[in-house]
Order: sequence, then C-alpha cells, then structure tokens
Amino acid sequence: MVSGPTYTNVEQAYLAVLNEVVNRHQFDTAGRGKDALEVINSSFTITNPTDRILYLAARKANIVFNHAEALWYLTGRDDVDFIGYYAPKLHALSADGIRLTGTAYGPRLFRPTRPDTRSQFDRIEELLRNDPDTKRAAMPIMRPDELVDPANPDVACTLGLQFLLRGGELHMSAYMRGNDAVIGLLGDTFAFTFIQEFTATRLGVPVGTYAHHVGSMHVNKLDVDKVHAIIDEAARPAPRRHFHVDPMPPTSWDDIREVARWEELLRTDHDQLTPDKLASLPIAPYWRRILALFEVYRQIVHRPGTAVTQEAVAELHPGHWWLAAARWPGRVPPFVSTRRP
Ligand code: 5HM
Repeated sequence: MVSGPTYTNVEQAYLAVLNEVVNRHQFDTAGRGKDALEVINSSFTITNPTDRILYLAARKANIVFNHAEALWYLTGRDDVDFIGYYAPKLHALSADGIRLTGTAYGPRLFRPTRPDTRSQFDRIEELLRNDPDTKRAAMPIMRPDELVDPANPDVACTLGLQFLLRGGELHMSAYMRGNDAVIGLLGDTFAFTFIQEFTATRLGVPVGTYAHHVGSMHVNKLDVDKVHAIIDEAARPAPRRHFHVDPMPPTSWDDIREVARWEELLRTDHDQLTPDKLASLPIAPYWRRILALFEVYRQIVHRPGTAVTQEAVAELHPGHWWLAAARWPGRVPPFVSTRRP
C-alpha cells in the first residue's frame, strides 16, 4: 500500500508532474535569477522503479549521461573531468574547476567517512542485513556547511535517501529540497532508482517501490515551450515506443571497479571496445551493454565528423540505441527494430 499519487513507471510520473507544474502551478518564483513556475511539497510513488527510462523524442533523454552519473556516484567521485565529459554544462557549476561540491553525491554516499573506514552506504547495508525492519537506513546528502558561502554555485538539491526493507522488498524514498521537473527530475529518478536496484541485488531481495518527495518542484519559464512539446507528444494517439528493461544482475564492488576502469579508458580515448573485446570482459552482459554506451559516446566525442559504427550500436540495448539515435541524429545510425529484445 502506498499513499499519494502512484504511477507504474518514471515516464508516467514525469508526465504527471510536468502537467501539474505547467498547468496548475501555485507560485511564480525568481530565485537565483531564474523565473520559474512552482508547486511545493510534490510527492509521488512509482511501483516499478526499474522502468526508469523515458522514450520521447521531444525530451531526448541522455541515456549515456544517466549511466555515467550513476557510475560517478557509485565510485564516490566528485571530479568535474569525469561528469563534465558527459554534460559539459556542469563545468560552470564547479567553483574551482576541479570538483563539484554539491552535485557530487558520490563522496557522501559511497566514500569511506570518519570515524571508521566505511561509507554511509556500507553502514546502512550492514544495518539492513542485521535489522531488516530498521527505520535508520537513511543517508543524508545536503550538509549544513554548504550554505556558509551565499555565493556557492553548487548546493546539493537532495537532502537524503532512505531505504525501507518491508514485505521482503527494498523500497526507497528520496527527499529533495528542490527539483527541476524537466531536467533534474529525470536524471535524479534514474540515478536513485539505479542505486535502489544495485542495493536490492546486493541484499538479494526484489526492488520495491520508489517514492520521490520534493519541497520545491519547478519548471524554469525558459523551458515551458519544451514541456508543452513533451506533453503533446505523449498525448498523441499513436502507440509510443517502450522497451523491455534489462534487470540488473547481482553486482560486486569489483564489477563496478571494472566498469569504472573501462569508462576511464574510453573517456580518455586510451582504448576502444570492439565487440570481441567487450565479450571477453569479466562482467555480466548487463554491464557490458552499459560500457557499449560509453564506447558509442567515445566515438561521438573523439571521432568528430564520422558516424558511430554499426558494429558499436549493435552492442547496445535496443532502447539505448533508440535514445542515442534520437539524441545524436547524423552521428548514431538510425534505430532498426528487427533485433533481439
Ligand atoms: O538555486 P538552487 O541551488 O536550488 O539551484 C539548483 C537547482 O538545480 C535546483 O533548484 C534544481 O532545479 C536543480 N537540481 C536538480 O533538479 C540540481 C541538482 C544537483 O544537486 C539535482 N537536481 N540533483
């Protein structure tokens, strides 16, 4: 049982929130120079959080960035070199040009912190194993010291994440002080539900529900036309694309390190992943398909002026191929649907 608006997947929740903010907003705000429409205290629950991808041409979700951000979090990093390669706009958020202090949730969640040698995540994972009914499996993210400098360009938007192991399933709640309903909402639900699924596989339990609670849910006025285009596309009677989701296999920290090692080799163009090399990696096909995305992106960034090879897109999950072709038309070969699901 869940209370409040409930949706099957992220796409339904995303469309409902956009509709509400654009058509029934409560406030007009102008915080930090951005005029926005706002609804306060926005909450919803998603019953199938692994169905986290939106397939709408008007939105052109960046599936490469989504996976890169999740990996950036899991590896506890805060370097703008890594994440800025996938989203160049993030360079502007870094005060020193090297680190991101607010947007980087990884160090707070996954890096060992005093007083012992464990991360917040390690502690709550152990807690969930030893006391499954615990109400303490919560990981704060925003820190009090982030507001010391009023000019800080990058203050964490997420207050914290909580796990609840109930009815044999791993439920997650995210608490955010503010969320951009067009850009942030999609990226954040992707990353948080990815962490939820990763945690569920580690505990050996099914994924439960995902709840998203936001103090200020808003749409910047500059994005209102785009929101209408997204809502209009979703309302068209023509059947829309939706792809089967690959379930995440049980994943160890060694697997994550191997994925991260290859991510870096590809990002820095020190290596490439041919189908043979990909097939030989000591990780599950699920993670190989994610590295195949990074190989496609390597070709986009490091081989300007050339099309991504057919061989490279053939390694992608079909939904990822569709999204990459929508986002980088002319670079990524058009999606062909006559492939294995
Ligand atoms: O003025 P403020 O610090 O709130 O500006 C940051 C804005 O970035 C948030 O209000 C929100 O619109 C967006 N944001 C988001 O939606 C930022 C982050 C980074 O923590 C995020 N989701 N994860």
